[in-house]
Amino acid sequence: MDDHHPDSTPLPFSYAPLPAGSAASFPTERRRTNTRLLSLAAVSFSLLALAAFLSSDRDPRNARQPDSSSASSPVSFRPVSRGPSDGVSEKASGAFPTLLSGTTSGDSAAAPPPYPWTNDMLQWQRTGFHFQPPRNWMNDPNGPLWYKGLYHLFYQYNPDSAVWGNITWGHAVSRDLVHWAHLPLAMVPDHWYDLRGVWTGSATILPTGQIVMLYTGSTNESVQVQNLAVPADPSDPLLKTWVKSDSNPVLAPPPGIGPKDFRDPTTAWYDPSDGTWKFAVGSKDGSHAGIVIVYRTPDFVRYELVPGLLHRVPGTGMWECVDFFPVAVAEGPEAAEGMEASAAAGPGVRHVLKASMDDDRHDYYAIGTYDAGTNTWQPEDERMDVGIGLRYDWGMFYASKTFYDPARRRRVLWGWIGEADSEYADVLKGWASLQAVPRTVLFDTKTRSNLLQWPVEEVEKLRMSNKNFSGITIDAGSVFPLNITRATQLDIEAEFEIEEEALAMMVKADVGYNCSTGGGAAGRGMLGPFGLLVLANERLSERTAVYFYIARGIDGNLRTHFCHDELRSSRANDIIKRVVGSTVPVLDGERLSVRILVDHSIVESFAQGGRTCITSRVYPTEAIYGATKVFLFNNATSASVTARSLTIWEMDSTFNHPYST
Ligand code: DQQ
Repeated sequence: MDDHHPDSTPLPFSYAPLPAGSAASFPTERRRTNTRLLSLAAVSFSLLALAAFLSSDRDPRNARQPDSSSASSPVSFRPVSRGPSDGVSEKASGAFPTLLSGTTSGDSAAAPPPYPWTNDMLQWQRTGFHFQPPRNWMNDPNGPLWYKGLYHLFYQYNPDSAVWGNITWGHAVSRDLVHWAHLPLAMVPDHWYDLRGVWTGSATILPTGQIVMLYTGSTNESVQVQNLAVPADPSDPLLKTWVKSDSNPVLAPPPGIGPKDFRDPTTAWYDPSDGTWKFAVGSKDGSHAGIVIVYRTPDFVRYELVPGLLHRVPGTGMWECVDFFPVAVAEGPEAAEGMEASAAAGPGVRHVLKASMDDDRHDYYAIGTYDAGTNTWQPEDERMDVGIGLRYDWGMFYASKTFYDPARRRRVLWGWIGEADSEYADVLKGWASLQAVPRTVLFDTKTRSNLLQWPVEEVEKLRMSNKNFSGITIDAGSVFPLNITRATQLDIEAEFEIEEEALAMMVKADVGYNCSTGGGAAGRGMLGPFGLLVLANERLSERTAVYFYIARGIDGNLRTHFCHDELRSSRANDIIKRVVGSTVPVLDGERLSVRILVDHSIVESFAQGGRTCITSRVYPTEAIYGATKVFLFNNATSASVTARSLTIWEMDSTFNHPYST
């Protein structure tokens, strides 16, 4: 279905060229429901903005070099590959500055110049309503659960610095998944079996209420083993202290599995047919196929490998952070609720298998059928198998994990959002990584081909004042400013309608289009791109575009692409900037709809109710603080687009703090 794009290909470190503008494509602008004054202002702004849009590559400041103070004081900084040597995926973004003044050797010669980040810029990047620890490095979400009225989030954490390493479990609690209190570290590497890291794991809550936490330890010899921990005091709703089992490690890599290819146990599910708990562990085999191994245990004391493999996909490499859970697929009220991990399989139930691909660092899922008897899971559509088909998110989103929330009968997804800047900048700012806003996950009973992901409803409690811009029509080739006072923390909901005649007129196939090769927001087609520019400055030299692009396939059907263009998100060049996205199913009679959460250095978008999602980390240098703006844009050549509804809320901060009684 999708815009597959090899994210491993070299990424541009410079702004992409914009197409030449012509007078004929200059915008006109009208707002049908608003005042004439607004229209006049819009026209004049639009002319100016489009001129800026088209000419910003000629801005001499785009050629800015590091200021003389940084260039003349060489700093010996070389990027370090973190992860693979220890037996996990790469943890650095791949972006790095050249601070080796005078050197011409190796990587640094090809690297972009360092951007002279200021404290103001770096401080602005910290988010207002996303989960992040007070400082230092964070990666995967671990063992999320709800217990005695509190949501718990554990996470991979380096308590000592802003880069991956010395991995412990950070811990925080919340009553609403939005406001968090930070607790002391839950687990640290203090036994031979987890000395090189207390790695990723999952919680299982037994019918008795007892919590068991299975996690991977990287041993003193960097062998990956599975360990067990339980709360020291189950009566403590904060679950502050954890006790590691005397029997650890409970599992070592089985025969045929590499010592560094055995990690990230899932939540266990109960199988009444043999009275055991089963859980999965991700791995790869000798021919580079991703595989899922299943174990069973009657009591979390005795463990047995279940013969065969739950699933295997050739060519996909090591599968990290496998997640496996049931979803209700029958039409009706059940489909609006999440399912508990042990829910019985049946005609109205399918199982989602998700894995994080070590090779390309994306989270892929597929919907299929689980047969506990044969210990197998089969995707509904083999062409869309795990690792080759659907992704949770087409931007940056990795090592995710769901949990069942019994309080609200929903399944909630957490995902690690890494950095796209350099480690050097992370160390300067003192922290690295975010968690995506938690998302509810449901089967899409309309398309029957995908999941729906949507920010948990508690996020809406953070909405403050809103402005309604419904009814704005933007003609082909125009940009429209939206007057928002503080545009750094936003929740935006929009529905677009494209001119009917333009849709009918588009008879030529436009099959070659995909987000990553389509020229981004500046690449013009008959029916797109159009959408919003967020984290933009007044003259649009910095902006992150969230947009739709409609193309006609050779079968005559229209395909809608949903993309993020990060290429002009920042003037800084020591950042990975891409155009990312995929197609999104749009059913007859549906308007194009998008929800966008903007929170300083993160933009999370959900198209068509969450059928396709994209997350970007962006680092503006000018479009920050009071200079941040939002625009509507329509860069199509032949169609006007109307925002049938468009509401923008300013979002409150969550002011997360250390826990105190
Ligand atoms: N992160 C953990 C591993 C996991 C990886 C180590 C995925 O358990 O495979 O920090 O990001």
